[in-house]
Amino acid sequence: MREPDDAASGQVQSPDDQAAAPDRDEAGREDADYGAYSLVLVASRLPVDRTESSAGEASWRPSPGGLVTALEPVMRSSGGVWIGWSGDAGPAPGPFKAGGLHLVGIGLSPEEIRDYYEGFCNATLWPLYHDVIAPPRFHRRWWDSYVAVNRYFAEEADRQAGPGATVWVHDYQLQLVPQMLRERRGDVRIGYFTHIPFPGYEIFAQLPWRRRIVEGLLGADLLGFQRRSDAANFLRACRRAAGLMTRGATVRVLASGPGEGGYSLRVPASRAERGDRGERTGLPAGMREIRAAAFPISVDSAELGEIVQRAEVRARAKEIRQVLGQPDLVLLGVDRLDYTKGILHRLRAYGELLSEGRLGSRVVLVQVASPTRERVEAYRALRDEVELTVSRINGLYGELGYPPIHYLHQSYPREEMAALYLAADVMLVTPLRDGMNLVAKEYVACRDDEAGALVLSEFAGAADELGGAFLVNPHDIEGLKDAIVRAATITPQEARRRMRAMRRRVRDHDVAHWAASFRDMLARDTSARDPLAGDPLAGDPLAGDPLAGDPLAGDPLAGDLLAGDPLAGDPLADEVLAGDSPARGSLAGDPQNPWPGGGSGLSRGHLGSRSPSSQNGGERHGLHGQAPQQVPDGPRQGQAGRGPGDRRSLPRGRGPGRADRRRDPPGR
Ligand code: GDG
Repeated sequence: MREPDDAASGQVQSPDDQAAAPDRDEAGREDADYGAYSLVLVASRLPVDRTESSAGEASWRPSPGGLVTALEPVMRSSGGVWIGWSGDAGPAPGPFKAGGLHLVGIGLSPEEIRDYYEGFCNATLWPLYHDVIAPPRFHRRWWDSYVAVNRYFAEEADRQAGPGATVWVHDYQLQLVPQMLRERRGDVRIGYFTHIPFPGYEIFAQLPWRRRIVEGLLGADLLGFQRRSDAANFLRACRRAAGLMTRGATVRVLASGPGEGGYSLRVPASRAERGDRGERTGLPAGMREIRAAAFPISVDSAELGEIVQRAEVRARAKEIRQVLGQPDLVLLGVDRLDYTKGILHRLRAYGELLSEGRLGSRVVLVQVASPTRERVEAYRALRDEVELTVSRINGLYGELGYPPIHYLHQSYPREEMAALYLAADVMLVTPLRDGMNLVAKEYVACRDDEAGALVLSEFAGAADELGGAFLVNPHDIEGLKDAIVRAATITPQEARRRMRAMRRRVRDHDVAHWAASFRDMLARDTSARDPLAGDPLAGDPLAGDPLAGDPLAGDPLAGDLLAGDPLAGDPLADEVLAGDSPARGSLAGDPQNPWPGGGSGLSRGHLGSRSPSSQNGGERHGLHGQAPQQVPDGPRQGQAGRGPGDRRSLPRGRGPGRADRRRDPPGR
């Protein structure tokens, strides 16, 4: 069986290798043809996108995005093979290597891209799982395609997995793969991790195929979620949609899998068969136990720390502030241009703050909105709305040579992102719903000067861990405005205290920790023990009443859902939360603290004091849809301004800042 070193040894190509060709052995076979990996990762997308030159030659480029950002370092260090779709229509690319990773490309036809990817994944599951921010669409043809494509992935995983291998399936696009693979392979350990939220049952129940989804997931041994509440929602769906009984964080099913009518119609005949007697051997024959728990994903904080140490990145951060006109305050947003990210709410709040003069006249917002899913209608509509809003704000509040928003509908290299994080005083992460949000953690990981402030939506998973952030409800525009002003006016001491606590959290719980804790838990053989033994509360694991109320409510065992609760007993978390006191800085509009020269807002002295000990000579450093109709209060006046994405705003083509114009770079 392949071991990690096989994958890494001598094959590593630089991540900068933008056009890696498949490696072949002497016999002309591609190395990864051999299969028999001990670790198989299955994700909807590969970590690279296929591009074609004008001569028709294919090459591969790294594809950024939340899932790839998190998993690439894991796969690079542990070896194994990554199965995924290459991002365009055509036959399966098959096995190849790129960027030091063993990859196997799944092929999708144009119809499958339309029905599976753009349809069921992006227009049904994505909006549904993000609390129906946009209306989900249900089409039977899309579902059929979802089933078919999930089968391709399961078959390929079967081919690549060696005996007793670990197969780690990722995200909502592949929820049927665990059971499909289980039916083929009894020997493998199957883990599944969902990167996005798992919705409450009232929302999940809208899905016509809800039971099939639950049963598909239950093919796994371990189901990982971002937040404790996601795991609880899933367990509730097991009870309500599949009629199963859950116990704490576990659920038991017949090992033979669901029959015609699903699990709930296969109620075992005897107590022994049900396994509620606490047999010493643990699980009764013919049953499997599945665990659902929270594993909050994270970033490679050491790597980001190394990137921001580079002289050229620090110089670039300085340069960015210069290019922006040395403003007193730099706000930053970095998001895929997705309606879940709350970009319009953020723009609304910023526009009103400008109109009220509460941020001073020397403030800029840099908004990186990476292109994504451009063929899906809701995304096109969002882009129009965002660009109209940016244009209006720039038109209303800009001056010659000063657009208050620098809007960048492009993708950038990681070094440029790090420089932006370093140059930003306040990072705005305001999703309406987000599984985790890695941008928030990246910002923290990059701020080795312990300066900067984070405004973070309470609807992002990261809010559970980053107590040093200014937590906001992005729907509450007034609250959002207040939080932005507070974040912009905290003392350097408070900024440091908050940032230090958040940095410790992200450093100690980085992506390697996340992957290791998931894989450790997956490797544990839960069948060796019987969690129900002798427990008077233990009920029938199979005969759950699908209509019964939520048994988790008030269940003391529900706390078991979070594997190693990151905040439990963390004194820092309390300290940080307790320190979330009102800002002490002076606010704009304060008659005692007018901005000299007519610009209302923050005092120059105050802003200048934010990071006097910065490693950049005292200069402040740092650097970063909601259905449009849900944003309250559109701009009141419509004066056309400079067009969106003003290309003079940030010079490109120098240093690490060159934009990458791929169509759908963030791999989702
Ligand atoms: C999903 C879940 C969860 C963005 N633009 C560029 C770029 N990015 C990178 C960011 C960050 C990643 O993409 C985005 O991650 P998020 O977590 O914010 O969001 P999703 O893509 O929606 O990811 C999310 C995540 O999965 C992981 O589980 O956190 O909740 O929705 O790393 O930096 N990277 C580069 N250039 C860009 O222009 N290099």
